[in-house]
Amino acid sequence: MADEVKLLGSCKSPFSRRVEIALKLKGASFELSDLDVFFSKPPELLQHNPVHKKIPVLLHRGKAIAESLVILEYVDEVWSSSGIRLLPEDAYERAMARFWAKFFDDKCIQPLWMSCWTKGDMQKHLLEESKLHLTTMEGALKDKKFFGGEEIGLVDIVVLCSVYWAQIAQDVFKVDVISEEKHPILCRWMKEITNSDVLKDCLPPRDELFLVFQTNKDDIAALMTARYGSN
Ligand SMILES: N[C@@H](CCC(=O)N[C@@H](CS)C(=O)NCC(=O)O)C(=O)O
Repeated sequence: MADEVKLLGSCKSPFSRRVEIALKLKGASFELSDLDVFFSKPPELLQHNPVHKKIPVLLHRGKAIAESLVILEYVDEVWSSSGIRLLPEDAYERAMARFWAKFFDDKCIQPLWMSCWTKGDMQKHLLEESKLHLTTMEGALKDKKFFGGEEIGLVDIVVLCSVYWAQIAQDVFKVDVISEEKHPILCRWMKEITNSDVLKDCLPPRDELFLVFQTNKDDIAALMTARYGSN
């Protein structure tokens, strides 16, 4: 139990991957409990995240922490002396990183993701919304190498996972959500970050995720539309 670290997550989840990346960047060893959470709720998940019933949940020294942004900050604090810092040292810069991570989660994820899985007017509306908010995110990046400046930080990890997943989903559904033309700054950043020495082995192989989406696309689209609205 001393420093036992277990992640209730899934290799198919971008939120879970945020935490995996953070733990890897810190050099922390952990066990991944790969759960299937969409069509059933494993008892382990209900026990440790009774409020949201979602992955990821980090179990550390027998205590559970839920919500990926909360977990990332926890990881940064607990493993403060190892690996890279996820949040900046400067208080203002730290506040800004929290602001952009929250903006991304609150405003960008749903339209970005759902515009891949919907059709018709709803898809048109979501594509507009996604374009607007991702352009705002590009404003936060401007001519910086990473959201974290010269180094990869918390916002980079947060945005990376969702954009990587969405770029694969958009290819499955042949939708133009993120392209060089629409989001040149974000695409430039994606190339930089996915090729960086620090992160290049931290993402799941593209072909594997493509196959998961391709194989399950009707089920996932039905689930998403049932949850977030009809076409
Ligand atoms: N705000 C949460 C979102 C987590 C989330 O949506 N997890 C998904 C997997 S990608 C999940 O557990 N879904 C199960 C469900 O919605 O029933 C976080 O940042 O951790």
